[in-house]
Amino acid sequence: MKSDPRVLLVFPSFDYEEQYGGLAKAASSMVPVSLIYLGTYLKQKGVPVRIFDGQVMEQTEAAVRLQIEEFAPTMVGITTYTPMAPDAHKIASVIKKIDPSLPVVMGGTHPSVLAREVMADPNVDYVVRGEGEETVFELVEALSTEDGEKNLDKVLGLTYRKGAELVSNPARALEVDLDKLPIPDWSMLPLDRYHQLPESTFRTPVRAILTSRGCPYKCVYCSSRYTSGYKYRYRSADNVCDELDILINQYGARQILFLDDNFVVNKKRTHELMDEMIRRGFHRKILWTCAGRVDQVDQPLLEKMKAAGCKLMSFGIETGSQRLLDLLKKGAKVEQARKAVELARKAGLKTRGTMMLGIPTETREESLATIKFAKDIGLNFAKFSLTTPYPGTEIYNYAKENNLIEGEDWKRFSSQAGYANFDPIFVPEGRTAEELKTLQRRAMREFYFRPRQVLDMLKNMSSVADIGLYFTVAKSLVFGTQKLED
Ligand code: B12
Repeated sequence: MKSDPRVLLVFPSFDYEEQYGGLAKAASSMVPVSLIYLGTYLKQKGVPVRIFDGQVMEQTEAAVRLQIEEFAPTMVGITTYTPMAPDAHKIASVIKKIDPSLPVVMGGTHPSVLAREVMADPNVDYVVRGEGEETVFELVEALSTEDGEKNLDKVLGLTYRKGAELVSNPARALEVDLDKLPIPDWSMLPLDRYHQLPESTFRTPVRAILTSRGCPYKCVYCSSRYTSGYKYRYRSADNVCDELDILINQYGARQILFLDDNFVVNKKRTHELMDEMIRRGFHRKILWTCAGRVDQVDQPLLEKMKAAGCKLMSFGIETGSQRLLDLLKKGAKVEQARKAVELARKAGLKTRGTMMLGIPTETREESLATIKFAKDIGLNFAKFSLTTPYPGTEIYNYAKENNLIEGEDWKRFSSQAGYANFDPIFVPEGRTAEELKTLQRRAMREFYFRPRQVLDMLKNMSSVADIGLYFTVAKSLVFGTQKLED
């Protein structure tokens, strides 16, 4: 044995002001699910782990140094999405400055797609592509055993340097049986420091859970297949309820966020899960929210969800134009969105729609029609994102081929550029960055500043602080970070 392994897992700090401008105060900081899964898995294998989350902990150079001195890790793992990539590389450089011999490994969506580019940074020694639990453990094992580095070629899903050469081992198969993974050890995180969007907070404390991985659809804007794959895999109802029990009874949850990409892919499993939640009496203790597709819900399912404590369902509606929905390869109909929202309302659920503006070839008239559609179908809440071409997606390839992306300034790959102090990275032909920015703010303003929406938001407020936050957000919705031009 070279040394006993110890792993420090880092979620890079994120410049909320830069990314979300006036909305920064209301932006959510979410428990880093990837790190909690990796950390729990390693701990179960006997490896001490600490999580250092820059979303909720100060991440200055001095703070990083303190973590390294105190915890003495033998390896540091950093997770990153695309807009956080510059922050992730910055952390890697700080770590190498403190201790050049400390191996740095990166994982998450961005490195999974762009392993080669991420490894061009000499401060990154390894990239773990795709699901990371087993891969990172095998890497830790190899690095802590005498001569273990010789075994790196056997670690599936790993990209590493062999002399001057960059080697990408074959991909690792996805874990089929999610019940085999240990239930996340939430004690590794300062849970009370996280906060969710005010619009999806109905009761506190709010805790989060992931019950499935993978999505069988091929939407051209989504890159989750690079980490979670196309196959929908889900935990058994018992396994999920065992974790809910812990979240409720040990961590005081009064509201749960189901973080799954799509909670309702498999109707049978959703019914089974609802039945078990009701059987265990959770519907009397918690409210919860989830997200899913408009073509996968029906009245009996939505009613069962309501009975099991569901408060709000978020639907990926994207646009009010069938032409654009088809272009996105969403595989759903505009009318199904209208119907799903109506059914959910009948079942007593609140609804939220996630909408996209600035889809390739979208005209200004179509953008305005999407805003109108979101208002007309009776959604309680809506989020309007600017279409962002994440690496690995069809939209990214299209935007590159048509010279519609200005360089690769990763921090600008944000769907909230309308509020950020930078321009959107992607501007469809015939549109301008400024037009998209004002459009995003106009969408939010038009949607939320209707009497019904204001009342809805105020009804959810549980404290004077919430109402203060509401007005701060409202001000930002009107003005963004810049002067209002439209
Ligand atoms: C829940 C979620 C969120 C949550 C929580 C984010 C968080 N703090 O964890 C919220 C709503 C806050 C969110 C925000 C954003 N999200 Co998001 N989100 C997701 C979602 C639906 C699930 C992520 C998840 O928890 N998965 C479960 C865990 C277990 O899987 P995982 O994260 O992939 O981690 C595994 C592997 O990647 C790997 N791994 C990950 N990190 C590391 C690190 C190391 C060291 C190693 C070894 C391995 C490793 O091992 C893990 C365990 O198997 C995914 C879609 C998806 N299915 O991945 C999108 C997704 C990750 N989000 C995405 C995006 C773009 C964003 C935003 C940037 C949107 C924006 N504002 O513009 C923001 C980021 C802001 C921020 N500060 O985090 C994109 C990422 C695309 C990209 N190329 O970066 C995804 C893939 C969806 C998509 N549209 O394609 N998101």
